[in-house]
Amino acid sequence: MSAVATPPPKKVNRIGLEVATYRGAKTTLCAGCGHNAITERIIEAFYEMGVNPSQVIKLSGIGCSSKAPAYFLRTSHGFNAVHGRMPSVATGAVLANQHLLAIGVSGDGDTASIGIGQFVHLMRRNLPVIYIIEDNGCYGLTKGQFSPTADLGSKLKNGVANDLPPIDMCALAIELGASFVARSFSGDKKQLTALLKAALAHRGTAMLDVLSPCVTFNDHEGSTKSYAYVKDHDEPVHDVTFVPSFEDITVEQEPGTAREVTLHDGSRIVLKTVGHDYDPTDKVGAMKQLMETARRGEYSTGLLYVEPDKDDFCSLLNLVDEPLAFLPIERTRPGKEALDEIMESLR
Ligand SMILES: Cc1ncc(C[n+]2csc(CCOP(=O)(O)OP(=O)(O)O)c2C)c(N)n1
Ligand code: SF4
Ligand SMILES: [Mg+2]
Repeated sequence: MSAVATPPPKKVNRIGLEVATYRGAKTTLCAGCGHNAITERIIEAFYEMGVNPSQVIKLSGIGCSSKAPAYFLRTSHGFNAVHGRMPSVATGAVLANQHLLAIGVSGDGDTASIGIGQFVHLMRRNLPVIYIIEDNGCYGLTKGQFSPTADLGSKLKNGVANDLPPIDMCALAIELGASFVARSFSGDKKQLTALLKAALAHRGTAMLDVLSPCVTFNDHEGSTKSYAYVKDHDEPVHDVTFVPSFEDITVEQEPGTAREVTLHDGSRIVLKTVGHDYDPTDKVGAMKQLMETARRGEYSTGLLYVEPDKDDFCSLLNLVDEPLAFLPIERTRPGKEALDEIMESLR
C-alpha cells in the first residue's frame, strides 16, 4: 500500500494569512499596463508587512488607475469616489475611524486635473493615508489625452506636441506639507516594494508618484512616460532598503555610504548613496534636486522627502483615540442643558 503524500504546508505571513488573501478581482486593464505591476507590488508589500486586510480602507476616483483597488485586498473596505473627489472621501473616512489604514489610488488626471484642489488640501493636512498617483501622463480611460503631468513637447501618438509645462506632483506635495514623498517606476520592483513598505510604517501623508506607462496610448517614441524613456532617464537618488520594526536586521554599510531614517513604528529605511549624498530630510535640497533633474529631462526616483515626526491631521485635531464613528450619541451631541447654557452665556 503506497503512503498518501501530504501536501506541503501553505506559505503564510506573520499574521497567518496566505498571499491569495491580499489579491482582488482579475484585472480588466490592458496587458502590460504599468498599473497592473503597481497592484502586484501593493499585494506583496501588504502581505510581507502582515497588514490585516480588515483594517484597511481602499479609496479611489475615476480612471483606469482608480479601478486598481478592485484588483487587490478583496476583503478590505473600499470606496470608489467620483472623479477627483477621493481626497475628501479619504479625509472623512480617516476622521471617522483613525485606526483604519487608508490607501488611495488615483491617476495623474484624477489628481492633477479635476482633483487638484482636493489634493492640495489633503497634502497640507498631512492626513494619514498612502496616496499613490499611477502616473502615465495621460487620461488612459478616455483614450489618451494629455494630462497635467505630461512634459512640455512630449507627443501624442498622432504626433501632436504638448504645449503646456508639467506639474511636478512630488514638488507640489513637498511644498504643501506631505511628510513622506517618493517617486518610483512601476517597472522597478525592488524600489517600489521598499517604498510601499516604508509608506505603511509612516504616520502622515505618504505620497508616491509612480511612473506607470500606458501601453495603449502613451508608450511610443516622443512620449516621456513610455517604458523606454523612463528606463533610460530614471535617476535614483539612492538605493532603498526597508527594515521593518519586527525584523532585527543589521544592514552592513561602509561608513559614510548610507543614511538611515527611523519611521513612526520603529522601522528603518536604509538609503545607500549612489552618486552624490542625498539628504531626504532637507526640504530645500529636495526641491532643488527635482528642479535640476526635470530640467535635464530626467526623473529623480526614491524617497525624496521625509519628516517622520511631523504631526498628522488626527493629532492636530486632538481626536479621541476611540473612533468617532463608534462613539455613542450621548458623547457626540450636547444635551439640551448644555445648549441652554451656551444660549444663556450669549445673552
Ligand atoms: C466629472 C467627470 N469629468 C470627466 C470624466 C471623464 N474621465 C474619466 S477618467 C478621466 C481621466 C482619467 O485619467 P487618469 O486619472 O490619469 O487615469 P488613467 O486612466 O490614465 O489611469 C476622465 C477625464 C468623468 N468621468 N467625470
Ligand atoms: S488604456 Fe492605458 S492606462 Fe488604461 S488600462 Fe490600458 S494601458 Fe492601462
Ligand atoms: Mg493617467
